Amino acid sequence: APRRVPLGIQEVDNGAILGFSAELSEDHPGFHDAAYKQRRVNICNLARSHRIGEPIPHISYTAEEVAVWGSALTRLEHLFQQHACKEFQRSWPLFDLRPDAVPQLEDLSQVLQGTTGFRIRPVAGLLHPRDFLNGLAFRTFHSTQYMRHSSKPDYTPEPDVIHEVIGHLPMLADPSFASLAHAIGVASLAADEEQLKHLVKLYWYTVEFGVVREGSDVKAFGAGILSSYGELQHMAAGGAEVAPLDVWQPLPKISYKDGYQKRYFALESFEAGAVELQAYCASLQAGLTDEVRAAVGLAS
Ligand code: H2B
Ligand code: FE
Repeated sequence: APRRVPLGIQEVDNGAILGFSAELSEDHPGFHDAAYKQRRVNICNLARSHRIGEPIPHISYTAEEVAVWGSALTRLEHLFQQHACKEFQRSWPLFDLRPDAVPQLEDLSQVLQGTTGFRIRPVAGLLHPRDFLNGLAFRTFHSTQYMRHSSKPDYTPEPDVIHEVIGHLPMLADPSFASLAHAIGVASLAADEEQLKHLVKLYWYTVEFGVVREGSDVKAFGAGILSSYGELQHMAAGGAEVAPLDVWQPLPKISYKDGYQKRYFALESFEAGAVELQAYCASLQAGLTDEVRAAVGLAS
């Protein structure tokens, strides 16, 4: 059957969870912790029953979860001034994140809506890439709400609330980045399976693990770097190769499980990189119908 292109966020499925979610794999740090697994089930169920337009459920985080959050925030914040890109640093104060409370997605969504018009939709786990990217076309960022396991506070193989909030939200509050995220989303509506694979890699090596040159420095803008103390130190210490990004060339296979990245792709500047990525997205967007273009706010 031909693929149905969603015309609104209500038509983007948030049910296609690719693992993690409530059922943890054997190598997950929380696999042997029954209380942790039950907590995940509860939080995932709240996300599953959420409906667009309703407020995002409030979570009462436990003292243990607040401690994991607070320690991650405090340790990461110390590295941002030197190693986070200027767009990230500019947006950071908007969210007023504090170590003594895990922020509520509803409040953060309000802040985002007031800056770039992006909003947050709660989701139970790692979403299918097409659904996840489709959400961006409707200025919606799908976000998990559960906390990583306390035995591994510095690294998580899956998205969790620390990754989403600290890593992604500050960039999404930047107008130029938000416009890029929207363009990637719109391109995903047009992409066939082959094109989607490349788009997912572009997303991975930029939005998740991208770095950008600022003068003679290399700064992080990818959420997977900015939300992981270990990964950010690895990047800051020059632990990985830095290669220029060519959006038109094939990119390496993605691994979710190999630990830190061995190679980062760098934008020459944020502005120049955004132009290149926008050009790639525009090449896919050419295939969209007027109905879809109108639905995502593009001129026909
Ligand atoms: N799902 C969730 N819940 N959060 C993400 O950050 C995320 C996702 N990223 N699914 C996506 C996939 C991304 O890594 C690409 C598009 O595969
Ligand atoms: Fe992410």
